[in-house]
Amino acid sequence: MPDTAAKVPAPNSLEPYWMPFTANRQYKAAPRLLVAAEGMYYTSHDGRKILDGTAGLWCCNAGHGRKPIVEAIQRQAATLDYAPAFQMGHPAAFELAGRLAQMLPAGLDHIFYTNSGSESVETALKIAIAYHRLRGEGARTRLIGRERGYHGVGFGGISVGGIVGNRKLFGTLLAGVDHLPHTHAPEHNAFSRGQPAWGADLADELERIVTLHDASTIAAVIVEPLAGSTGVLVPPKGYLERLRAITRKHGILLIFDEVITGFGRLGAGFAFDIWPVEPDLVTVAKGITSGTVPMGAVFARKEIYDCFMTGPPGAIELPHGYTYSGHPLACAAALATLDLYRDEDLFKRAAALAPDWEAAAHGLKGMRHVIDIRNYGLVAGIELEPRAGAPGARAFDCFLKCFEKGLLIRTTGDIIALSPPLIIEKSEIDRLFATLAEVLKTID
Ligand code: PXG
Repeated sequence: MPDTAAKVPAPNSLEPYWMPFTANRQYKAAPRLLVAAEGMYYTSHDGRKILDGTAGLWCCNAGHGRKPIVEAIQRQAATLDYAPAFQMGHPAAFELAGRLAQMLPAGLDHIFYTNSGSESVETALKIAIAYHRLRGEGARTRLIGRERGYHGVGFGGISVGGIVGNRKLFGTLLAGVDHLPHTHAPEHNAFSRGQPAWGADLADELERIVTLHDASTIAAVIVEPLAGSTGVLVPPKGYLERLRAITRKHGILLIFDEVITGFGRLGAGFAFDIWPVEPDLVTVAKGITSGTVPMGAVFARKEIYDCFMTGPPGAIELPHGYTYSGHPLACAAALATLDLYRDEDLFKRAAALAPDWEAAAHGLKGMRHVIDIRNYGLVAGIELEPRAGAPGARAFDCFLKCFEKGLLIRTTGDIIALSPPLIIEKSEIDRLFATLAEVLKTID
């Protein structure tokens, strides 16, 4: 008999939890636990207040522990815990779709629910391919992503994504995917404030890809308007407009992945509210519920929705969806979150704070290790010179030291990404960057 008793972990063992995107062994040797959160602050397990410089993982845009959201979730759980998502509905799902459609430009007004950014991406890619097929252009199956793009962790998302570490372990991925070049060009754009001046021409690479494959084989281009995960890459002036012009010319759908940029992060509802570019499909998650209940969505143009609404009326038009699509708790959380965004005018607040945020971020220019600073809205990327032979180690040290000093930051490689809740006060912005400056002085 195997000795199972010996294998049962102690009740407080950290071992059984296989943590996502985490150095499990390193973490479990020196764990960092968060046990509570309110407003701009987390509480760590040793009782310290930690300033949240990252809105959780770019998601808690309304701040933590917001009463109206908490109460809406509680009420919903007590009233209707779950309703089947297929061939049934519940009021909050319809109400929320209507509320979202009101926030969106005319024509971009149909909402498909998911439970995460990854699912939103898979959904949008499938809708794009199916749409062309229904229109009689079934050869349009290719998908174009971008180097350094992050579109979650589904097979579609990692295929169009451009992060080698997220792709290389997982086999051949989706067939028929190509990538635009990334837009990170520190040799031209280092220390740009807001949109960099150089790089619109990088969108012309799409013409080269179209020439290679022929437009008749390409379904969609997917990009993050501002790339978050790979280190805050702000789109060069004119770049997104150029991508739109080229996709439109060739009948290719343009998908904006706004999982990070949506819901106020850039100082407006969505990136397409800031840069005058109308995407055909938009993926969102995170800020839709301010991170309180998992939820994502795809916004689709009416023409795309209508294209599916043509078969026999009793036929399921899109054989796709999730058990928890439009989950009652998520819908209730999202409705309360949208109310908070509106009542506290949080997107405008983010825009109003952006100049202070920019000045504070660029105040780190000239400090030891800092080789670039980028920003837009309430996002900043601080790029550090990597330690010789140890990429990522310097930024990770910085993360650990900041946490010790009561500040949560996020690092990707040697880039520090900052994206606080939109309720941050000016004094907290100052404290955040002062702590970072202090830490930068002390690390090797
Ligand atoms: N698209 C984009 C643009 C994202 O940023 C996803 C899709 C996937 O979302 P889900 O909900 O499936 O994780 C994301 C997620 C980081 C970080 O620190 C970023 C994300 C997630 C976790 C950490 O940069 N983005």
